[in-house]
Amino acid sequence: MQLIGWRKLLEIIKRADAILEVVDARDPLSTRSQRLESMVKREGKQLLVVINKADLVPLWVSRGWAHYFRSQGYKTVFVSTTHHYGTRKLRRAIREAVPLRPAVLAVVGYPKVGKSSLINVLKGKHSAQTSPYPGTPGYTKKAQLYKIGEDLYLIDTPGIIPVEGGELEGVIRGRPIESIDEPVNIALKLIERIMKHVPTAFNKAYGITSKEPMQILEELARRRGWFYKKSGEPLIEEAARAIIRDFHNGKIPYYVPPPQNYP
Ligand SMILES: Nc1nc2c(ncn2[C@@H]2O[C@H](COP(=O)(O)OP(=O)(O)OP(=O)(O)O)[C@@H](O)[C@H]2O)c(=O)[nH]1
Ligand SMILES: [Mg+2]
Repeated sequence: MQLIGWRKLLEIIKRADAILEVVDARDPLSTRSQRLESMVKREGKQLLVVINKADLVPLWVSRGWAHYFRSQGYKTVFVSTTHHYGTRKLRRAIREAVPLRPAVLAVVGYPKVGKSSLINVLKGKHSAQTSPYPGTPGYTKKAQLYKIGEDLYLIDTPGIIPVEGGELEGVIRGRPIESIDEPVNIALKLIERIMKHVPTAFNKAYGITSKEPMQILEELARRRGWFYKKSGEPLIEEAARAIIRDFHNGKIPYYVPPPQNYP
């Protein structure tokens, strides 16, 4: 697995005329990098925030977050690269961000936010490779240049590390699901976080009505027929990995509502 470090990232920022920071609409604050944002500012480059995966949240959530980022002075658009939603708005925002040509834009962000998918949409053809499923971070191995229009180029980059959005975000984004050491602990925290914002999430995803994280894991294992051979106990590690995977691929409904009051 390969992710990008800060030194390399700075090199890319210096090389680019403007930066597209891709964040996940379900939780933009945990998937934005303020360190990256101040780096871009220091270099005197334009930053365009792209809130991706808007198909996974209600419209008011995407709108609210876009408003929030704009209030912080960032040009912001929300899109869904898989549903081809918002592409025209994005193209317009890019044209405004880099009026002079030739221009190079760098697409940056944490692992799995959809950087490569965004490039594919802009390119119109399947050109930047994307992960086969959302749980494999570091799919893009190195920075690559793509032509997306007349004298307009995009640099696709691997996901940034470390992930700033807390330990949980760091583990679920920074490692392949199979190599997470304590999947149960991580899944329990993830379930708690999801339930806090969407109490019906596990009912909607699996028809499980329990509200207690450990019971949710046990119930899922039972329903899938995952048991320890010796003891016959539910194999909660397997259920934990399934939940992390379904969180990534959007099967479990989840979003953090945008703040109501801010300057
Ligand atoms: N639902 C939904 N899924 C998306 C969207 N965009 C990307 N994905 C999925 O998210 C996963 C990650 O997409 P990538 O484009 O590979 O993400 P990346 O940021 O390039 O990932 P790395 O190169 O590993 O850092 C893929 O499985 C995509 O199908 C979107 O708008 N909606
Ligand atoms: Mg990629």
